[in-house]
Amino acid sequence: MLALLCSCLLLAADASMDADMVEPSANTADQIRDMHVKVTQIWQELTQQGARDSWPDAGLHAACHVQPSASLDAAQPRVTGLVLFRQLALGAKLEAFFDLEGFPTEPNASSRAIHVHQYGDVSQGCEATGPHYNPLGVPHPLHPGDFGNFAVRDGRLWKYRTGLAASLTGPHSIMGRSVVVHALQDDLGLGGNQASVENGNAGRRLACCVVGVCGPELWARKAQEHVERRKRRRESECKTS
Ligand SMILES: [Cu+2]
Ligand SMILES: [Zn+2]
Repeated sequence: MLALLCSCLLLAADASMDADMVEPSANTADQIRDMHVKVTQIWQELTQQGARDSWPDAGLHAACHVQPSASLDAAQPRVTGLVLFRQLALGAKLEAFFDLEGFPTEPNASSRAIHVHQYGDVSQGCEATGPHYNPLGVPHPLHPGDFGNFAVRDGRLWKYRTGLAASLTGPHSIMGRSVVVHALQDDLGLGGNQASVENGNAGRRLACCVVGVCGPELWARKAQEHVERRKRRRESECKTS
């Protein structure tokens, strides 16, 4: 059906070109644009139906095994860990676990930025991942992978987040792209300079990983750990109060 529509679109454009002999008129350009919108809609409906039919019952899962950037100098902390994603249904908001260690153990809790970057290339260190993944050409912090700031305590970052705008499927999927952990806090576009609306002035890229499809097991294990951590924290709070 799509091929048929595309052929119609090309024929319509061709016929109009012949009539005008030189360039398509503004009217033809509008018609082509409308046709393009319609074809895209049909294409999306067809692919979404396919995605809905094959959607796993436990949701779609992805893992990102965080490794220190190969281009770090010796003075920088070696951050490692795991970022997991789960999307329960097509169009549903993304959930994520962030479990990272190796940050400096500072006396005061610090905050670090984490984003999705454009390329899943970590071969030259995290610099090869390019800028923030920005499929809609909008300013930071409106990119789908602008996950914001994460508190680090005792050198560890542990967080469950839900309601994330990124998706594991569709034309703006983050699958195969990278997650980058930064040395500084994200200024969330309020820094008053160009870098602020591009990357939040989040500083050096300490560590990164490539987002890849995985089964539901890692998520189940992390969710169990999360329940246990919260229980332990509640118990220690009860003891101290
Ligand atoms: Cu970043
Ligand atoms: Zn961003």
